[in-house]
Order: sequence, then structure tokens, then C-alpha cells
Amino acid sequence: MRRLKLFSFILMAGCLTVCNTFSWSQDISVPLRFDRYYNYDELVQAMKVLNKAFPDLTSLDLVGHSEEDREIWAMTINNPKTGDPLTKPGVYVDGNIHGNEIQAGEVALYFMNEMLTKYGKNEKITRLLDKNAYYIIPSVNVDGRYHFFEDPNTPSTNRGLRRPKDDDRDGLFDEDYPDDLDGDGNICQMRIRDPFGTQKTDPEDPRLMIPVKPGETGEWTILGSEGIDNDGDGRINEDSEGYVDGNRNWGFNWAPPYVQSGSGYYPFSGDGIRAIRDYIMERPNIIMVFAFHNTGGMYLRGPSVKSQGEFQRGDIAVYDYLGENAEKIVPGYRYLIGWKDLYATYGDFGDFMDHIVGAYTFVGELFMSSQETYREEDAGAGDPDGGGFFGESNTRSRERLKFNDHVAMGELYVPWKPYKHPVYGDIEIGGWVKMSSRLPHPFMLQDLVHRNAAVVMFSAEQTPEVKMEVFEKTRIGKDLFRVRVRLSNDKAMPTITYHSVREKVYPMDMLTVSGSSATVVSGGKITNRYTDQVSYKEDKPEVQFCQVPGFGMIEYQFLVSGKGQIKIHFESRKAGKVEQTIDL
Ligand SMILES: [Ca+2]
Ligand SMILES: [Ca+2]
Ligand SMILES: [Ca+2]
Ligand SMILES: [Ca+2]
Ligand SMILES: [Zn+2]
Repeated sequence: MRRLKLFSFILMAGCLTVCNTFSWSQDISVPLRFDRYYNYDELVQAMKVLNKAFPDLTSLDLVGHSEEDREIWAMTINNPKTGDPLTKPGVYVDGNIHGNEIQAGEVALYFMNEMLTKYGKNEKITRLLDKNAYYIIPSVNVDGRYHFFEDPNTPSTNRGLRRPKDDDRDGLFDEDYPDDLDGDGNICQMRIRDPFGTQKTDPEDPRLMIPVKPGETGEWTILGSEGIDNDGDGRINEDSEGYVDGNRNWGFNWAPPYVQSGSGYYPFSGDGIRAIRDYIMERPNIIMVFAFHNTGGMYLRGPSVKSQGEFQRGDIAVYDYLGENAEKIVPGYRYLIGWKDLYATYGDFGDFMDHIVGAYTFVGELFMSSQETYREEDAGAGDPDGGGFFGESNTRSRERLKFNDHVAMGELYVPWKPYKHPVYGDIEIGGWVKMSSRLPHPFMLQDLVHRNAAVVMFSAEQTPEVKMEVFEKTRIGKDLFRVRVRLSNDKAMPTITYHSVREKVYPMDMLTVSGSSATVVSGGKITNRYTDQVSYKEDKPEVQFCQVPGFGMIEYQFLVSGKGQIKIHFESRKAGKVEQTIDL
């Protein structure tokens, strides 16, 4: 049903030449290599190999199954000697929610490989691993990843979830995919000679075309992606896989498909998406989140839709600190706001994590094709021969073709070749291969995965770290003591996001004072230490609700009556526990 049987033989032959350049199945061992890409099976194998090599520091969880019953795996990296994962700040990293955006998976794999292989050898990484719990799902859309490697594709196909949809409403589901007519493993473009066409050959590079000017004779008409009319309905490539977009299917600010394309019929209709939601909700300690995608070189934060309004000032300060440092760690990448700088999205993952989980969330849009040629991404702006936000001008294309010719040794572009099409007759097929455009050539992959993993590490270092100091204990009467406690945090992130505090997303942190022979008479937050101002809490003064800010501290005062030992205990959903016992 997917494709004509006729082509299956040449399909396999085609894949041998294309896939081998970028991935191979032998030798998955520790340390992992990153001069290659990992298909779905290899990616799972790589996770298992890491788990086997570092059994004390890792565990593998089967998160759930996809639409096509593939396994979705998560790895936890945690040092049990420094505590249970739930008692530490949780750092969540995923990738590849869009099936074609595969290097996101390599970034996640690299992060795991780097943390584990350098633990105990590199001082900084050792400290980071001991500090946090890490939850990593390298491939969210496992079906998309599988089909991106195994099937002929364009750089942009196999993005959505494998939930059949009848795009052209003819009663058949996913019946007319593009077809790899020349059997090279790629879906390229078709063009036909046509004196009435709107394109002519680019004199600077005959592989490219430029629009004809008014009055000129045309040379080419572009027919679209490689394909035939598989179901004989007179249309070509009109109903391929899906389409539900995993990153529009989350249950916060979800909108139906007539508002948000690809959102699915209801929130969490995706099997794998639902399983990952459950996995996340079972880990309420998650406070830092990275979701990797391609392409464009961006670190995006929310809000995803303008009508949500801007985040709270305290949260923006955290995002700015992390985002501005990310820009320095990955040259050329920009720290941007989703709805404002890119486009509005409803029901996306980031919104869910910001608003429901109460975590700081970045979407990392990996790769800039300008890094192939060392020119600005927007070189095409104002160019008369076109180029839009995601499109590009011939100026860019000419440069990218030189990169293909002289650096990638021709591996990224298929020159136009004649083909006899059953409907169009004599046509030509050619263009960019699936492993181009949105993905770095393997020789550039190492740099991409390292720098972006370093961004995760920088942020992981900035998860809250609360220290407790009892800075005063004074006898102010018979068996009456004044006890002052400082909770400080020298990292950028507060113990709870400001959004979570305002919207009461989950319980505040708690500071409690208890002792078997002592009673807390009064207690409250010190608003001015010098003028002795305290904002006392009327009921249950032995329990104080609080948030420890980033790069800051809060102080509390308790009047305690009694004797013996008292225990001062701080507990946070995201920032763990600290405790001290003192003698009155
Ligand atoms: Ca159909
Ligand atoms: Ca092809
Ligand atoms: Ca058709
Ligand atoms: Ca059809
Ligand atoms: Zn994406």
C-alpha cells in the first residue's frame, strides 16, 4: 500500500549508498562515536550499552509504546550515593519529537555519554552528576525516527506521529506517499521542460533555477516532490503519513486542528506523548527542561502564544541568564521567545512544562546551514530571487552547493537526471538529499552535539542549591529563645518558578521547626534584619511556606519556648531537603 512493489528492489540498493555514508550498525561501544547518526535500533542499543557500562549511575525505563508499537526509552542518570533521584532537582532532556529532526537524539546521547564517561575524571561533570537527577528521552517520536532512516524521505518528511489520517477525504488513509522513483533513497524534486514555465536555468549554477522575468521565455516547471499517483485519483502525493504533530498535542492551551494544524482530535491522543506525560508527572522534581529540535540555531522559551501574556519578572530573569549564556556557548545561536520571534503554537510541550510541571523550558533548534559556508543565515533577505523565513535564496543555495561539492564530496545533492514519468512523460529528478539541509554533515556533528550538551550542563549547574544557616540563637526570656534561620541559594533558579507560586501549580516549599520539648510560639519571614521587622504567620508558626530565590536568600525568625534539641527542616518539591538540629 505504501509504495509500488516494483521499486522495492532499487529502494534497497539506493539505501546502501546513501545510508552508509552517515550511519553504520557495527561497533556501538563506550565511548559512543559522534561522527555518525544512529537509527532507531542503534539509538536504543547505544542506550543499553551505556546502561551496561555504568550500572551504578544509570537506569533504563521503558516509558511506553508508540503508534507502531516501538519502545520509547528513557535513561535516568543519578548517583544513588548522593541520594534518591526524587530528592534532587530534576533535569529533563528530550529530542526528536519531530521524527525527522534526528540530531536531537544525538545531542541527548552525547550528553549521556559525556556525563558518564567523564564522571570521576572531570571535576565539573562529577559535581553536576552528583548534584541533579537527569531524565533523558533521546527519541520521542520513535516511529518518525525509524521511518526517516529506513524510508526514502525529504529532509522534512516523517515529522508527525503515525496516526493515519485521510488528508484528501477520499475514504483511504495515507494511500499516496511520495515515491522514490529513481531509487536513491531520497525524495527529491521533479521538474519538466516547459516554455511556459516560470523558471529558467540559473546561469551561475545550472543545477539551480531562477524565476523568469516578464516577457522572457520560460524553461522549467517545478512539479513538486518525487512521486506518482498511487491510488489513481488523479492527484500525486496527496495523502502521506499522519498528520498529528507530537508538539501540538499536549494538554495545555491545546486548540483543535482548525485552529492549530496537527493538534490531533484531542489533547494527548498520541500514544507515546501520553506515555511521556505520565513519565514526567511521576517525576515532580523536574525543574529544568530541554527539548531539542532542528533547525535554525535557536534557544526558544515561551510563552508560545501572545494571549498568555509575558512570564513573571523573576522567571524572565532566569531565562535571560540561561539563554544569554547559551548564546555564548553555541556561537550563532539566538535566544528567542516562541510566539514573538518564531510563530504561535498551541498545545506544545514547552507550554505544558512551563505551566503544568512548573519547570524552566527551552526548545533547542539545532543546526544552522549557514555554518556550512560561514555566512549569515539571512544572506538571502532582500535578494530578488527569493527566500523567506524557511525558504532560501539562490545566493544561499549556490553557496550550499559549493559546500556540497567541495566539502561534503557531493553527498548532499543529487544532480538532475532524466526520468520517464507515467503521467508527466520526460522529466528530471534531482535536488537535496534527506540527510542535508536540516542536519549537519557527520564531520560537523561532533561540534554541534558537544556545544549543545554544554548548554544543558550550564543550566544543570544553575538548578537551585539550598544552604541552611542558623545565624542567631538568643535567650530572650526564661526558656524562650529567638532563632534565626537563613536559606540561601547561589544558583540562578529559584526553588519554585515564580509562575508556580502565583498560579499555585503545586505546594510551596516548607520550613518547619520541631522539638519534643519545645513549642514554636511565633514565627515568620524577616523583612528587615536591621530594623527587626518580621512578618509573622498567625496559624501554625512552626510551618512556614516559602520560595528561595535564585542568587539570593530568605531569612526566618522563630520564637521557641522549651528546651532540648530542635530540628529545622526545609523541604522543596524541586530543590530537595536540608536540615539542621540545634540545642536550645
Ligand atoms: Ca486519502
Ligand atoms: Ca529519489
Ligand atoms: Ca493520488
Ligand atoms: Ca487519494
Ligand atoms: Zn521540531
